[in-house]
Amino acid sequence: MLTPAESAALDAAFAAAAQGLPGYDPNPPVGCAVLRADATLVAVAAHHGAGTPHAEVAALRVAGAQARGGTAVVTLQPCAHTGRTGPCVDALLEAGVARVVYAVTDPSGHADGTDERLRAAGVEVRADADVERGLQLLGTWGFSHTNSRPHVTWKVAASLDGRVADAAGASTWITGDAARARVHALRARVGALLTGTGTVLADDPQLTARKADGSAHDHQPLRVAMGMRDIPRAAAVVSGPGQFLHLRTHDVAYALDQIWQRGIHSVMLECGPGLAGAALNAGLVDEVLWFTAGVLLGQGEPAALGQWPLASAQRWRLLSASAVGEDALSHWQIDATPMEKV
Ligand code: AOF
Ligand code: ZN
Repeated sequence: MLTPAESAALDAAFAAAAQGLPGYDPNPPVGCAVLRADATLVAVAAHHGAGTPHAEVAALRVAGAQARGGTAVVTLQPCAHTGRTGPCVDALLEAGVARVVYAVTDPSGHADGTDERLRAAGVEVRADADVERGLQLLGTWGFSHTNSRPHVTWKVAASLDGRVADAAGASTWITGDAARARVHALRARVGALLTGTGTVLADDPQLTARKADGSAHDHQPLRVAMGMRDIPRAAAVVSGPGQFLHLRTHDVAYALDQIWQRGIHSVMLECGPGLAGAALNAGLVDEVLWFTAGVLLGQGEPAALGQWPLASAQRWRLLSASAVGEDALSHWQIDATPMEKV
């Protein structure tokens, strides 16, 4: 059980964490609050990205001597490893806190041994105080460490009748300016964009994250093209801000593993129907962002190649649907629970 002061401190830590990271970061969002021995809240801080102090260190700095005999309340299990910064468990022991409360265990292994070290030093540990909220905050970072692969978002821009290109292969532009701007903002929040060599050769996309004025977003996702065919050095995807990677494979799982090995935890799939079908068949699509434009194309390319009979086809769960400019955006997530028939 948490005391009322600890519950309030945990809420404050979650609120701070949600504001902590500006966009894509290799580290997870984390918040920490410190209670003095008399249960007064004396510090709240968040982690602001790789290379900057972890939330605990930042909060303990604010708390100073008031942390001694107090409680550190964290949204994530404090780390025990030396990465870009030192172990938080050392900082907590040095500060002399009497109790540590954290919402969820770190699935990355970076906090292995933390609880044991704290307890051995006489510090009380309340582990997994709010696993659901903790995991939700960790988002794709938590998903990727739990599944040992990046989280995959499949982005589609299609006509009302589900075509992603007309019968002649033309696909630019099906959706409007607002949808395009939204896609660029999404690109700035993922670790990598994945496409096929076929799309690179046919459409020559840049696959960068750009603002309305054409300038680049601060964070550029790794641009990845998978497939056997050579990519000309003059292809737009090769140059530009950020990095480009060509993976000579047709195996989606292998490609995702290569991306994961580079420390990337989220991927947006922006590809043709062949790669989309392969990713779906391999069970490697976790969510779909489907932009629909108010246009009918009749004959044309479907979003994904495959055959999924209605009786056994995978059902997706609708999370939200909204207007984006003159287009519609629906957000779907995979769910093992069958959809209710109406
Ligand atoms: C914490 N508090 O605020 C964060 C943690 O390489 P580093 O030093 O930046 O460490 C990154 C890892 O530390 C990250 O993978 C995750 O396991 C943990 N993040 N841990 O105790 C924090 N951001
Ligand atoms: Zn840490």
